[in-house]
Amino acid sequence: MSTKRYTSHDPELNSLYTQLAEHDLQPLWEMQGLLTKTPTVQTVPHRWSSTDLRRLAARSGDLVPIDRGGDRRVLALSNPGLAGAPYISSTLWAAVQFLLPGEMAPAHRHTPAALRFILDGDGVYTVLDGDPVTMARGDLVLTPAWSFHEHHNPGKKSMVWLDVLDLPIVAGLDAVFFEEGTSEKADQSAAERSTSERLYGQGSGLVPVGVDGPQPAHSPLTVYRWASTDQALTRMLEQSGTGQAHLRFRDPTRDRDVMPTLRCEMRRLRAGAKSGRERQTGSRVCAVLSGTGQADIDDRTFPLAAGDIFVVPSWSVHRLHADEDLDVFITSDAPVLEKLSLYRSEALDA
Ligand code: 1HN
Repeated sequence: MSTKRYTSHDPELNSLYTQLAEHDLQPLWEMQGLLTKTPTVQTVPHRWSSTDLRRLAARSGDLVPIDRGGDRRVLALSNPGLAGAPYISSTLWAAVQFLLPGEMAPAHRHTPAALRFILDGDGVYTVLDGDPVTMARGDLVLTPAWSFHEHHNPGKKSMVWLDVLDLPIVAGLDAVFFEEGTSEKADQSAAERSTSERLYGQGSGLVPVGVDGPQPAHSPLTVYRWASTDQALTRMLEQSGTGQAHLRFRDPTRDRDVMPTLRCEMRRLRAGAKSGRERQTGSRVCAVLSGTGQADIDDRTFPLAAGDIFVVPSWSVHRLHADEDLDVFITSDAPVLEKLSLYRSEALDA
């Protein structure tokens, strides 16, 4: 018997509760907090500073090699509200990964989907199901569920980036599978544009005809380059006149998010701009690409600088302020909530 035993001052009821526990049963009438008016959220608002992340990632590089068994030199951002779980929120994994010059993180695949957002640097390339993709500042690189991936640093500088995975969702569904792969030996860093980009990264509304094969469950474009994102934000900002631009990364071939479980967006706020207060169901991982400002999340206020990573828990009221021009990458589990008809959002200043 390991279930909870309820107690009562009424001897007969108390005896029933003993028997219930012995039979792994619990009385609903004694339980509280199962159905709450609004979500009860364990994830708390939190920010990890770039300075700490970089210093501790580099120190891990000094002390910890990458070997089979470890595979990745990764520091998980562990939400202080989640009792020590290595998760940034109840549904998302976020981490910084550090790769030294000459190092390689070997090939594997898993059912949790991943993405990388590069906050600084370049020189590393990742191989996605055989397709080498270079990674540089501001790029968004997808690792869809069950695709083989490995990371190589053939250059002379170490590199650090943000990894986000839907691991807690997949683990909660008891659907985690993992497999090792065979890594590429030759240096493929010279492949300037991946096959995926050549086919699907031509720009707005241009997709190839006659490329057959099964439709993947994710965007066939696996990298969104900073040059395009930056240009889109610049033009949207010129057009908007509000000092704010907000875009979503989408599958160029179909009306859907980049992957079945993860939504990716980018916001730009001009110096002095302040976004409206809003809240949504589902949690968000945000990373500051450049600028300074502030994030207000419920009753907390976090100063923001380039490289900082913060988490917005489900249904918390949040807003951004820019002191200097601010670029923020945002990823969330919104596609999952939408598919399950659980997505709600509110604009509080409207
Ligand atoms: C993983 O495969 C990577 O491939 C990074 O870079 C972080 C965290 C948990 C599980 C698998 C990677 C990961 C991960």
